[in-house]
Amino acid sequence: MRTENGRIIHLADYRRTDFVLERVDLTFELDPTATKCTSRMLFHRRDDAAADAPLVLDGDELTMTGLLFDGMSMEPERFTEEDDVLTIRDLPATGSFEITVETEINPEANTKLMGLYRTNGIYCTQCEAEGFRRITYFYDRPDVLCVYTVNIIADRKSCPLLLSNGNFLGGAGYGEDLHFAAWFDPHPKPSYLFALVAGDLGVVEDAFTTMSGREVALKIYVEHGKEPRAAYAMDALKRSMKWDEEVFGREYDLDIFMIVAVSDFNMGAMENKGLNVFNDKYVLADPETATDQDYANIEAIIAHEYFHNWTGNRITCRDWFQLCLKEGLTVYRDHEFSADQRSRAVKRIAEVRHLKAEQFPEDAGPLAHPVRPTKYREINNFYTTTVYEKGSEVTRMIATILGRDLFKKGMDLYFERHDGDAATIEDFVKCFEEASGRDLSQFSLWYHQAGTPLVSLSSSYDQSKGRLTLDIEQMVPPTPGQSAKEPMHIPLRFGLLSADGSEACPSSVDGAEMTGDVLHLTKRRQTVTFAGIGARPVVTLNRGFSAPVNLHFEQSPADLAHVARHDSDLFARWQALNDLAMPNLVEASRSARAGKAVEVNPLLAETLVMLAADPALEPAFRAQALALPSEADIARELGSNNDPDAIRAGREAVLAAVASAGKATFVQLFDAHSPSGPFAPTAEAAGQRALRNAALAYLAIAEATPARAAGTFAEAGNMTDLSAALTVLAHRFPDAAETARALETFRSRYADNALVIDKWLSIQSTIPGEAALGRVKALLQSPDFNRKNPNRMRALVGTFAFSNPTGFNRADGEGYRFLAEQILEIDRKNPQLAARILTSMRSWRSLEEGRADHARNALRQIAAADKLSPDVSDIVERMLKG
Ligand code: B3K
Ligand code: ZN
Repeated sequence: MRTENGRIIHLADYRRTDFVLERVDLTFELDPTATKCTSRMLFHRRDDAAADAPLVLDGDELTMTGLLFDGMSMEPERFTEEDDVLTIRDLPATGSFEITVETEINPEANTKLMGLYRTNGIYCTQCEAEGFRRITYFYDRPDVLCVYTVNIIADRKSCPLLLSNGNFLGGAGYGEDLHFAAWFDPHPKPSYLFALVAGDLGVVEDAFTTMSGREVALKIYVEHGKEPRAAYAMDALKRSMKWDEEVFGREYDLDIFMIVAVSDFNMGAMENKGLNVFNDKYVLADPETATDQDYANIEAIIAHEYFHNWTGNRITCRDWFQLCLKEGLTVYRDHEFSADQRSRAVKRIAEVRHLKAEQFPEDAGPLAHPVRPTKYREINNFYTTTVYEKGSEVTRMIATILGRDLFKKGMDLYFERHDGDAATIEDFVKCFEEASGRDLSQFSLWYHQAGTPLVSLSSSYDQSKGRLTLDIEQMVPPTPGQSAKEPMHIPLRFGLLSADGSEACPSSVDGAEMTGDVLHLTKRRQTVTFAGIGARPVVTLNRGFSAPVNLHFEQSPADLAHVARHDSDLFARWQALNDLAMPNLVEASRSARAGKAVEVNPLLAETLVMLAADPALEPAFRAQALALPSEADIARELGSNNDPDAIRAGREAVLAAVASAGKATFVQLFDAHSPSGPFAPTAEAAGQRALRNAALAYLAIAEATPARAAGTFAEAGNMTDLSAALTVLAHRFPDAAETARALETFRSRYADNALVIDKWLSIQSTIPGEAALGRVKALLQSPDFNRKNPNRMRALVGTFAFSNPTGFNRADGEGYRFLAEQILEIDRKNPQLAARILTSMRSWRSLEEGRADHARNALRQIAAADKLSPDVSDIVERMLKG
């Protein structure tokens, strides 16, 4: 028997289908527990396919109630239904024929949230990657594109709204209680982009006129009463449509674009053609309930899904190995959009912080895989930060290497040549090679080699010759299944700063290609010399984080402070500040572990406070500057034998030193950025709030009393300030009466708003220290906690495991044992969610021995459990092996 668990899919085995699917007509008779789906598919055999090749269709936990060939019931000897595969034999060698599959589905019982399910009385679907096969037998693979007609029949009262992809064809009553609607999508699409939504929802409507003058109806559907909270999402949608026309020349292509917000959803959102389905967390916002971060996320995700219409839908992936073709590129596009809408430098800092916090550990641990993998067991486990965020960085590097104009030329060629195709990464790269005339074969290693490259540099300056020499070495660490690596093409943006902070321009550069300010590293070792440099310059490297690499470059604290103060690139200033802080933090953690006093370089506090107080800098940047590297960042820097308690103790000592050195400045910043005027979710106003709240966090340390945070909590006029104050109270003064009162005020005020209660859960689950586990367990037991909702589970259990280093990594291993129990329980209902939360243990091998032993035992306990889903067993086995 085929065991789903063990089957590995290889890129090398890719083959086209034997039959071409010309069109499909779907009819759904919706019922909460017994929905009937009738799928009529028109096929013909390919010319080059064997005349006796059977038609093999994918299914998953299906109940087939009928199978017809050209409208006649199929003889039982012509088909087999086995192990989720429907095989049909004796089909015509030439000409079209029709296969009809009838299935019965129970949406109410579908707790996996893949295929057709019900959430809060709404029927909805999620088909990417392989959910369509849970609706009917199909060629459920991205390279099979066809046009869809969809008829939906449902109860008129409970489902006044009947939606699917494409354009609305018409609808009418159907008997006494029922009605129907028909939709036609003229754009051929793969099954993963199919969507159906039915139920009773409120709507926000608007319109957009495209660049060629076509009118598009825009509709966002939300639960009744929540319509005002969809206004920001609508605004973000219109800005996204405009931006894609202006920057990428892409126009929308249907008469209508719809977004539906649902409360039970496994991920952020889904780009189904013309009918995006969203986790309501990424649609609903108003000042009282959403933070600035929520607004920024909504803007980015609305844009991301909309941009998929071209990068993903019009041009899709040939197979799931090519996932980064649509995801990496679309993340790059949404990053650029947000950078244009907000502050580019601040956006870049946030992106890099996210990349380093999420993707770098993935690349350095047992789950490491290339941006374009060559094998997988469970595709849902490959929607990773490597495919998305590193995939985006790879696209960004193409833009950096080619420059703006040639990058645009390559993108235009890609859109022109591959519109309507299911394409590959090779197709994509070829467009840039042809547009630029540049050979990108070495560069393509970024798609194929896993692991974060390490670039080590040393510099020497020869005053008499006016020459600076850089000795550069690059190394890509071994990763699971890839022990030896080739040198990569690494584009480093680069600068030389003079003593007064101005840019020193070399008269010539030798030993590496340099285009503009980009130094192209291509060899394992290379020596680069810069001539015509009159005085020793300070080197500034990887400006804008032009390449996603780790850098080893010994620079004195004075040089780093110089870059932090003077670089023309704001990102580089932030990075230099981090590089100045990191040795302090590492040393502090070592001292704390050895029971020694922690010493802090005064230059760090001085530079940090100076930047925070500089009125010439935008407040959002100053807030980022004040955020020292996190405990997880320090753990990554240490690399192995980590003790999260010591890391925290050391970091706390450094924070205390900064807080005390900067106290007067923080008081000024806090006062000067008090809220004034009505709330606006703009980047500028968000920056003011971020700076004030960063000052508040330091003041809680310097003043050692909850009074200021409690006052801020009491006066807060928006969720950003309210939740920031609550976080300071809970994390700094967990046992104070003020904290208990604030937590209770918050809970009772927002008891009927699940998304806000998620914040309340997350704030408590991240309170540092041993007691966190008890709190999390108690919250989990509270009678109104809904275990079935992925947002609730992520907010409480996910946040605890991912974002509470000292609470989760308790020395006694109780955190891991708790997670193992939770994973097993979640897995029975929703494997995708379980597998995702389990990845929080991806860095377990870098823990000190005692904790690592406990972690290994917990993973083994999971691995040994009965009836593990393919999702969880894939993750747990890779984590134990790699
Ligand atoms: N393409 C979807 C993700 C689907 C995840 C399937 N497990 C959302 C996005 O990336 O835009
Ligand atoms: Zn996407």
